[in-house]
Amino acid sequence: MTKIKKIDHIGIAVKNLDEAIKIWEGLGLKVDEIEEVPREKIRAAILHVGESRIELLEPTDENSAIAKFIAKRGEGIHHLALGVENIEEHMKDLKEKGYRLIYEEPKEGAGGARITFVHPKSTGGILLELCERKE
Ligand code: CMX
Repeated sequence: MTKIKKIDHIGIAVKNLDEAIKIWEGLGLKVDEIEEVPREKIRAAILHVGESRIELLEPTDENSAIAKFIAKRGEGIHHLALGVENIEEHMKDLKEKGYRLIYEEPKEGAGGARITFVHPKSTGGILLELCERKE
């Protein structure tokens, strides 16, 4: 198993990014960047918290994973992302152990990170992202 470096970010599903930003800036955090990720059909606000971040995720399409999550469960924590050193090796290892990966190859996520997800059915109910980024 390759090294897990840190909790890279926590993804939070929100209906309206501007309203969510007001709430989180009111809580004392600051938005560092806003980015659209067309492949994931989201607009993301990134708020750095020490070595980690919070990502506020607003759906840009009703068929996106975030829109479906909000429709079924409401706004709230959507996923937990672990920062890994080598995503391919990590994916291979988890696959051999029987974990269900959602993307068979790493894809590009917010901030140019290379990402995949582990299905909540194989983690005890948490959607887990693996995330490799150049620091
Ligand atoms: N956390 C925990 N459980 C979740 C979940 C989440 N975020 N999303 C769905 N589930 C649950 C569902 O409620 C369902 O549970 P039950 O069967 O008990 O009702 C179960 O997982 C399976 O759901 P499903 O019908 O197989 O699939 P969905 O259509 O709900 O899709 C998922 C779920 C995880 C496969 C899909 O959201 C996905 O592919 N996610 C990866 C991509 C993604 O999340 N992109 C957005 C963020 C992008 C980014 O940050 O860059």
